[in-house]
Amino acid sequence: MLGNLFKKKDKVKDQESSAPPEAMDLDATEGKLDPSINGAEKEKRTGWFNRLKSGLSKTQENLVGHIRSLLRADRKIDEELMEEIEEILIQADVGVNTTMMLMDNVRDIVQSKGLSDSFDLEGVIQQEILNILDETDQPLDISDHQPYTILVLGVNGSGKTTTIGKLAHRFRYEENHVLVAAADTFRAAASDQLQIWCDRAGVELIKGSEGSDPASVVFDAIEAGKSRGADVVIVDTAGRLHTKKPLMDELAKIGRIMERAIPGAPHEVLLVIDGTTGQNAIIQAKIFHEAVPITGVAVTKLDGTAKGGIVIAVKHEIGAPVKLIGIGEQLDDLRDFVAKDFTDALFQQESHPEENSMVDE
Ligand SMILES: Nc1nc2c(ncn2[C@@H]2O[C@H](COP(=O)(O)OP(=O)(O)O)[C@@H](O)[C@H]2O)c(=O)[nH]1
Ligand SMILES: [Mg+2]
Repeated sequence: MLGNLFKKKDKVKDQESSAPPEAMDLDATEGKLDPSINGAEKEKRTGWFNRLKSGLSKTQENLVGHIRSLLRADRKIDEELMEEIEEILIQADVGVNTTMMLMDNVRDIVQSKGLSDSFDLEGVIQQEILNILDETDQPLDISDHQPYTILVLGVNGSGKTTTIGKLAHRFRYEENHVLVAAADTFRAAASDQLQIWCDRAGVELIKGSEGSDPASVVFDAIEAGKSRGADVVIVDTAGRLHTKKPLMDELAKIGRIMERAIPGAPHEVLLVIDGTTGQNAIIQAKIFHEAVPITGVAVTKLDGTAKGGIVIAVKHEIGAPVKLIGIGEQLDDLRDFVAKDFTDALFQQESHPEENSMVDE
């Protein structure tokens, strides 16, 4: 499934930037290594999985590590244990509602299977987390439309510009013609920063003058995308939430302009959420969703937080699928979200022996 993002083309040409996005090589449907692949491929895949694991290591310690420390041979499954597990999930930002639902399911399974040994709980919890996340495996696939249009939303600092830079790099790597629109025209610095990312990714940026109408920049970019036969147009937006009403009006207008330029656009409305901001992110998501209905979520900065449980809450509380996760500040630190890989990376206890030599952090 990870390959979907890249499925349009699979040859590398004019590669101008750093390391190739190894994500494309993982057999994401299983989250495991395919025995038929050769050594070099295998190395890449284990390297990729290790990157994910190390990116999620703080959450692994805080969430799985703490749960594991409760599950001991002398510990029976009882309500006290269940409540302690609930506390761990809540403080890892899984959210109260999601935690309650998850643990109700765990209780049902404990009862129906007659489990009494606390060791058995780990597998049950892992499976229940996977069940919540599983439906969310919907990678970004730009092959349905040309140009495919992506409107990127989120509060200031959530990681929109960085995520766009990483995405542009990935699409470009697959030989797509990529255009980026700088619709955060409020500050000159915003488009300067985007320019740096676009230069790194080797893609063109369409921008207006400082203070110009963001919607007209978007319109120009879409028209340019159509006339030049671009494969994808990615729109960066402002995120000043303190100007909530004007910002939401502006975003809604951008959405309408895109629709007018290409019926059905924007094809993807990607909300970028800072994984370190906790449950606030859920409230923000609901506000943005009212302005332009969200079709997917990118959760960034998972490498910097012990509260990666937010990914589980996002799915349950917002309803929109998590499509991408950010696990670092480099160009290739963006991953398609694959539920099985995510839970495997969180719950896997020890490295596979052949992974050890390939940790690239
Ligand atoms: N560690 C880490 N930092 C990130 C990630 N994504 C973004 N950042 C950082 O978050 C900060 C804000 O990002 P930016 O893209 O400017 O946010 P914007 O205001 O939404 O456009 C920058 O310092 C980025 O380097 C990530 O996945 N991991
Ligand atoms: Mg920005």
